[in-house]
Amino acid sequence: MTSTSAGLAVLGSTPAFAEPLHVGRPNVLDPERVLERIKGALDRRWLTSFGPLVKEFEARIAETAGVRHCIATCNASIALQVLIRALGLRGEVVLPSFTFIATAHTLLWEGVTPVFCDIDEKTGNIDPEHARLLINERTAALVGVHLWGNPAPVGPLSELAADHCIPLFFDSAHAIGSRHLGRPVGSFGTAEVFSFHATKFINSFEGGAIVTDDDQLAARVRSIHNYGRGEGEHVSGIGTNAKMTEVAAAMGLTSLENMPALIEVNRSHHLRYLAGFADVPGVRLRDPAPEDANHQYVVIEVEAEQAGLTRDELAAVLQAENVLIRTHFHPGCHRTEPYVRDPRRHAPLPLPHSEALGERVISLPTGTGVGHPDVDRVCEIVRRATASAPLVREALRTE
Ligand code: T4K
Repeated sequence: MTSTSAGLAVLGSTPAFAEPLHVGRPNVLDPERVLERIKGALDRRWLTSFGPLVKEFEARIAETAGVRHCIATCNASIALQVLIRALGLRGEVVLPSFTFIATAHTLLWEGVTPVFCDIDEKTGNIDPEHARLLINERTAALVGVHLWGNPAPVGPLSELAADHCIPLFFDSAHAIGSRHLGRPVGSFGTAEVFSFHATKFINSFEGGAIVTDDDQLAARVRSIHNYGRGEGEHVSGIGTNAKMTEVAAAMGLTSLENMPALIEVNRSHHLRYLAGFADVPGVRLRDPAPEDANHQYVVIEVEAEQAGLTRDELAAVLQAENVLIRTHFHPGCHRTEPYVRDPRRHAPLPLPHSEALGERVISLPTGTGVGHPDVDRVCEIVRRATASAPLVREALRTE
């Protein structure tokens, strides 16, 4: 493959990106406000443990999610673990395999067996009918993931959970700011968990939050995330330290204040990509949810027969041109080493829809680190690569 930072020679004069264009480049808006807030924390000498910035962040997140309680945490993985503990789960939990590995690992870490369910390829979200088949007397809960910010089928999942008298909670790591059935994501199920990792469109460097309307669950979560303590130093149970710092809350608050502008940037990138790929055979931009999506991810699907290149070949072209794409979420969790090694921990294989979708998708750069000229250039690279597919394939082979 004739590939350097100058890119693939076979693509002709399309210049490769001189600097890598990353998926996951953080949105950093209003850094002065972030620094001002951090300066306030330093002046107050109140750096963590329920400082005023964390309290304000929790109030704003609860308001955004439309619920009474928000407990901010140091990341979403720990938030999921705390929630699993607070719900007292044992036995098995049904979840989609087509998700980030943290959704599965946090269950296993807490001694619960993840049972992987297939998805609806159209939405990428859990298929409630398949989930129904996986529920048995050992099933302790059902987990939905609002994949790429697009709400899971909340109605059918709620019915399923109610039919079996088990809690339903959501891994909403991608979905703050999205709405569904006229309500904000965050207000569904027993509880939902947000991530504010740097790569998320609302970020607090690292961070997470558990949101719920259940007063008793909120009290248990709050205690577990603070070493099992209640008010003061009284220890009422086993807990951990999952607290968010004031620095994280400074970033999170500022990021949240800019959410409408961030959604608008993402929406405009989505439309630009849509136009850019309109005439490219075999490359289709996945639709965001019809109702108030946060447009957090831009995902294309590659149909190898029409495009002339497989997803992996097109991904290799983009990498060679310095576009550092991701193939989230391939392979599905059930195909990763720890779960393949122990067959008790997943549903009967295969999960055809998860596997098929996983082999077609590429996440492309979006967010405030990307401009429309960048989007146009990415589209041009893809257009040229598919137009010269045989030559590109040959160039990739002779690397
Ligand atoms: N549930 C779901 C459905 C999730 O997607 C996630 C996390 C979780 C639960 C758990 O949430 P947290 O515990 O993380 O709060 C990333 C993120 O680490 C992870 O948060 C995210 N989902 C997952 C989908 O992707 P990596 O290992 O691919 O990310 P990382 O940190 O290598 O960054 C990716 C790219 O972003 C880098 O190559 C360059 C760019 N980047 C990244 C950072 C951190 C920057 O340009 N600047 C930066 O500061 O997992």
